[in-house]
Amino acid sequence: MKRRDLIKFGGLTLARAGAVRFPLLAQDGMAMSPAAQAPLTQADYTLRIAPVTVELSPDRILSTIGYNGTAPGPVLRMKEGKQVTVDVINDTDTPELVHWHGMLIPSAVDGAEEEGSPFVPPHGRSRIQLTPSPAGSRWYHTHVMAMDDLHKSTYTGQFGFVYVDGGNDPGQYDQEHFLALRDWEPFFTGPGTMADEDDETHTGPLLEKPAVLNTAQAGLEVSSTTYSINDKALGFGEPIRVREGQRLLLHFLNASAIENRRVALAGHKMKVIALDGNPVPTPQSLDSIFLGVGERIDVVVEMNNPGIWVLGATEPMVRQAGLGVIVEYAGQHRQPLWVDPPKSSWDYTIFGTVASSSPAPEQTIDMIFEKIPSGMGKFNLWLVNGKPYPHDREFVLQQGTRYRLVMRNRTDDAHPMHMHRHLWELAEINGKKTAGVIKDTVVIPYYGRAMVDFTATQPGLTLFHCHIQQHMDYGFKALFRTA
Ligand SMILES: [Cu+2]
Repeated sequence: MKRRDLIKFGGLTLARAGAVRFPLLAQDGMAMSPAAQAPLTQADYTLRIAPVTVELSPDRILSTIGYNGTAPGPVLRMKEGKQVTVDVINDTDTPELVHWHGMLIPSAVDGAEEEGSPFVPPHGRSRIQLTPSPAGSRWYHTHVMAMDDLHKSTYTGQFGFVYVDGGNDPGQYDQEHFLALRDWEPFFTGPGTMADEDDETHTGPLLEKPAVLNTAQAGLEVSSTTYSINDKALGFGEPIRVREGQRLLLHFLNASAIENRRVALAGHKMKVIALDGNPVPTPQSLDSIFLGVGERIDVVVEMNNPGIWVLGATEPMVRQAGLGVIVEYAGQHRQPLWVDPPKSSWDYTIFGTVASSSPAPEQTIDMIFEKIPSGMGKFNLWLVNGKPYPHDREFVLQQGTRYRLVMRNRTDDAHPMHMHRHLWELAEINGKKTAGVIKDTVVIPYYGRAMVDFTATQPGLTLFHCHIQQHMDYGFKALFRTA
């Protein structure tokens, strides 16, 4: 039997057997009635969650969980505003969730337990319908808790790009590539031992540094020494083959569960045209770019420097351990060349504009982040406004009201903060004002402060969390409820 047939028959069998236990979802956010549960029609997309092997290189083959037999999963292309049906089939022994990161969709299909999205049961299936929006580079990934299990959730290969086509091509280009930055086979380490790029975020005064620091010994952190772009270690996949004069459109995603990351393409500048899939008011040509966990950056590169070059992590240890890909001009024969880009700190405001075209916020919400060091061999606890998740009650929003979220990071780590089902407009970071930079994930510099504005447009529950898996699992999240 061919694989396609297996998927088809498996689906029908499970749908009949599981009519009551495995609720399916019909229109955006609505559960189907039991009678309507057997999916008689073919879904537009099928995602099968199952064990996969990833061959980073011939001597580094690892086992994880992925989508449709690969990790990352397939690039899903969708049209903005055109409703799609997705069947999610879970061939694993544990409940799963598929989250659609960066999309403005109802909580029932968003894929977050905290928001009430139903799990895809072990060896069960779910059908969801969603209307992709907004256009741009989005991604899908598991959203279950991992806690102390480094073989679960975003530590696995359950991630992939969704590209939502809005009809506007992001500039003319000759080639388009989707590049997910990854680390594999994570392990626990003591504090302060992991390669950490938090200093990259240090672009201003330490506005939120407490007068008295908690000097208790920190607990376990998660690290890795195995890296790739997509499913190949540097030097082992197909190179990106180019010709002089071509323009490349590169979609970057930091799909790590644990680390923020800086990358560069030796010999070239990258022109940043979109952050988190949203076009920026002021594109900038840069020697390197920085992506917090969960963030996306779209760049255009003019291929104007013939040679064979390395595109990879700026940290030598990370690059040499696999995070990179070779970019090869036609007719060139030499060893791939890496050149360190000039040191710089990351500043979102250079992509912004002076005046926002959005209305001014009507209300301000303060969020204070703190870390309780746990000591050797234990897990640090993360607090939002003095408490780990769950809070006694949700943060209540009024539909249609525009809010300013002030995020005060009183910890010594940079945190990629993500809000589901909404878009943020960056207003200020470390005291620097900006406008027009639209994001769903923002890295709050260590001891730093960021302000973002958003309009409460999505009824129901909305999850807000740090995208570093361990931080989220140990308290670093909160729920908003829009009345
Ligand atoms: Cu964090």
